[in-house]
Amino acid sequence: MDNSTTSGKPIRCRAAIARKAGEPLVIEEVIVAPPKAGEVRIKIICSSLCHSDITFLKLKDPPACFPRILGHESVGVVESVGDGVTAFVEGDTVVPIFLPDCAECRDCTSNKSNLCSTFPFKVSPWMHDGSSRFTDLKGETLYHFLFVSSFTEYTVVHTANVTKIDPVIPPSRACLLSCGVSTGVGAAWRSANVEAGSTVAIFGLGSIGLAVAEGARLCGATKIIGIDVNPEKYEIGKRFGVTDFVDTRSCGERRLSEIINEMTGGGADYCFECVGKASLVEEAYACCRKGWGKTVVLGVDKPGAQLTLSSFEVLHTGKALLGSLFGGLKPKSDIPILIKRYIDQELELDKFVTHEVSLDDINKAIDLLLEGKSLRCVIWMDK
Ligand code: CXF
Ligand code: ZN
Repeated sequence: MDNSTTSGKPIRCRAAIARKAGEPLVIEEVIVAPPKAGEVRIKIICSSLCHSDITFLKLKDPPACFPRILGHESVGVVESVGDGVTAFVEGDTVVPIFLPDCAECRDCTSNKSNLCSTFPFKVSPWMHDGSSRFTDLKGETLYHFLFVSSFTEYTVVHTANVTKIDPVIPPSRACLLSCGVSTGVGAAWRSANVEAGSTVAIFGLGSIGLAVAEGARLCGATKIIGIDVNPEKYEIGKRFGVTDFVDTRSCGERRLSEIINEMTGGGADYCFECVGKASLVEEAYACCRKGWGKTVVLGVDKPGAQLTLSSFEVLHTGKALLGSLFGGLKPKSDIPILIKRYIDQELELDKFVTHEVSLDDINKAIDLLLEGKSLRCVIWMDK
């Protein structure tokens, strides 16, 4: 890429803008400012649609805000870098990631955390410095999304939110690692540290739950139980390593925990809540084995949702409950490992991509996900 004509100058390009809550995205031209110190400007190759994009499109109240450029699962090439940036150069293939990784703070240098304290993760409409790099052609500010905003031909991202990758991985597979698939695979691999021979119960077989199954399969789990309200999910699940299934609508009077305890001889070693419902976290906790069971929360519930657990049960069962943002992965060090495992044909990514569209058809991608017809739809910027 030759950036001699664009570097340091604003770029005019096409983007999909969320103008009003719940309404289709609108393709418009926008102005993307040059990167400030510590930032890079990225030419997006493709994005995939994650359910969180739709959640924030539909939200009417804060943290919703409009007009906004959504999108946060993507891959692109560095077009130019801001002052002081040495870790990236023009032409690098990169994956922007919503979870910051400064690689230097106490948390980023610890192997016990993936929550950066230099750039704490929050759901903010701005870059880390509280400003935007986007305006529309009328000069109105456009808000950012999860520090990424990838439904645009060019975006600006702080280097803490960018991971350099080996360009040998196809873009339509690389973008998956930017959020959902990494979150699921990482939850099994990093957050839970599933061992070979384990039993695993996955609550909700959407893309995230299926990615947990893929991660659990990679870790050598021998029993992977999928739990879903839709019985058709068993067939899909089998392709991702699910070995057993519970259709929650056919449980009758029996509690789910009774059924899972019976299937696993005393509770699953690892339970994963992938729906975002507090009551299901409680159920998952009840399904994991006393002494060593771990319940991992990946689902995003409504703001303010509370959990109710018996203090007696927590004390007497010794089970663990943990939250898992980005699957507990450290973006800068763990994403290259997942890419290597894809190249080595261990990690299967292809089966997640069910549809591909051009930017002009981005609203089709939204409809497909809402109708439950897609897992991941890749949106190409240039096709
Ligand atoms: C989520 C994680 C929790 C906050 C909202 C976004 N990540 C990506 O989909
Ligand atoms: Zn996401």
